[in-house]
Amino acid sequence: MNKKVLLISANQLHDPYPIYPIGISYLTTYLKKYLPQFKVLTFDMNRGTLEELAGLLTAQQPDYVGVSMRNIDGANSFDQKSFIPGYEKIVCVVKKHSKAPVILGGAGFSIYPEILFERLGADFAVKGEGETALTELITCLENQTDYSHIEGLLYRKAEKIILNSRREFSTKLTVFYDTDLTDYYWEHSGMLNIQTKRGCYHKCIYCSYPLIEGERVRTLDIDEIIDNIERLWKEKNINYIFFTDSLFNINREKTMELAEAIIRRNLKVQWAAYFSPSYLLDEELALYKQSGLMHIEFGSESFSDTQLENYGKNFTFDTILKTSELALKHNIFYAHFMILGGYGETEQTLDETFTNSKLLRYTVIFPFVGMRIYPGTPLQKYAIRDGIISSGDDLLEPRYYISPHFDQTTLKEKAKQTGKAWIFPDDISEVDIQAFKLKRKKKGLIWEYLRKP
Ligand code: B12
Repeated sequence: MNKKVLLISANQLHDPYPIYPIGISYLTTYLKKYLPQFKVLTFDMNRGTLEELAGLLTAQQPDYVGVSMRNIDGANSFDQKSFIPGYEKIVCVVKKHSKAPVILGGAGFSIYPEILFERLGADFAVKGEGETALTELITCLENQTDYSHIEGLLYRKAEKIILNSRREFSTKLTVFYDTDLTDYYWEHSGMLNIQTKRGCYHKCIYCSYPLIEGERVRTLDIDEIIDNIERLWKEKNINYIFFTDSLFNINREKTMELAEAIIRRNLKVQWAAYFSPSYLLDEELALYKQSGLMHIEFGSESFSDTQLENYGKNFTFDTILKTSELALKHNIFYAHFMILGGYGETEQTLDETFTNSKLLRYTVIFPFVGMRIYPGTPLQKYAIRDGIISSGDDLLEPRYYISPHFDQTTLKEKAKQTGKAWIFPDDISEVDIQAFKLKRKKKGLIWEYLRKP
């Protein structure tokens, strides 16, 4: 009889839309290739209840159970609910209905590896990318050999939690989508997702991405990515893709190669990604447009040069403006994601941001208010120095750096006065988005309907 691994996607957040658990698909694909004697089962908490999970565990009795934790909270100061109690319930059900070792992982988990390992009483865990570490761990446990060399692994040794550092990363990865899940997510979010790169070397003071994925940028195999998109398109008619890279345009050469490959393969798909407004060229955008780029989500964060510098960004408002105009010229929809009231914000810098926003044409602006403080970032040090958090705070409960030098109560009014489409986190709900999509039978992102000239 086949041995079994069960991978659980613990994410239940539907805001701004439900996200296909792509991390689980990468792991499943890798496990199936390198441990073919194992049957890999998945359970998605977006689609099933704790009772159903308990039933599956009892019926299948998996030999190993992995739990994927994407989000710790909504990273939104307007709604500071922590998802950890929900994850505790999931792990509790796993332990009650199975004797399998519990292995944790995921983007959110990787920001708090030791703390969550301890709190959830895991047997093992992996910080960062999981393909090789999980496969090696299962192999070692099966063969009863030493696992202490596995990079990125967390385990217990003499009552201490050990976290192994990492030097090697995977690049030749493929992903096979779970056909059951693709149907659900195509219907409910109108897109599928795939990764083309991992890692980020930027030094934005608040960001956890380099801590999760590492600073070294690794580009994944372009042919494999294109094959995947083609399979989705030909087999399922899925024609809208979100590239989930931390920063899609961090490596121009490889990104242009990817776009050229989409065009060469004649894939009629539309796509979106998270871009930095810096280093985008005219001919580059023309190529992306030709390959199907529909929506750019710019991580602009502020329209004040003082604030951009305070946040550790490597561009100025002038670049944001020029790049926005370029996107407009190529008929690509673009939105700006912002952090208002973060480290260093004052009334003056805010006024600068609102005044500059008037120069941006045909766009929509999505501000978060305050910066979620993550451990290991420069922001954590500033927040301790400025008396916003104590040095002993593990930051698992959401904490925000909200500058004391501006008036939060006038933010929305000031935004409104610009006449631009400023959409705050509580202005629009997931229900509104779903209703809108259904009405228009629209796939993909839909914020272009909110733009103002
Ligand atoms: C792309 C992205 C988005 C896109 C997703 C678009 C799409 N259609 O897919 C958008 C912009 C929509 C988005 C939205 C949100 N996001 Co987001 N997002 C990301 C990002 C950049 C990449 C996630 C991803 O897909 N990675 C690619 C896959 C392949 O990697 P993976 O899932 O991490 O899986 C790998 C490993 O983690 C590991 N692994 C995963 N599971 C398991 C399990 C086991 C057992 C093991 C061993 C290993 C393992 O192995 C996998 C393969 O290598 C991450 C940051 C980052 N760099 O990770 C933030 C991130 C996950 N998001 C975050 C947040 C907060 C959100 C939002 C709540 C923000 C908001 N208020 O809108 C929403 C929530 C959406 C939802 N419904 O869940 C946070 C979570 C931290 C936190 N505070 O909780 C992150 C970490 C960014 C951050 N701020 O630090 N997001």
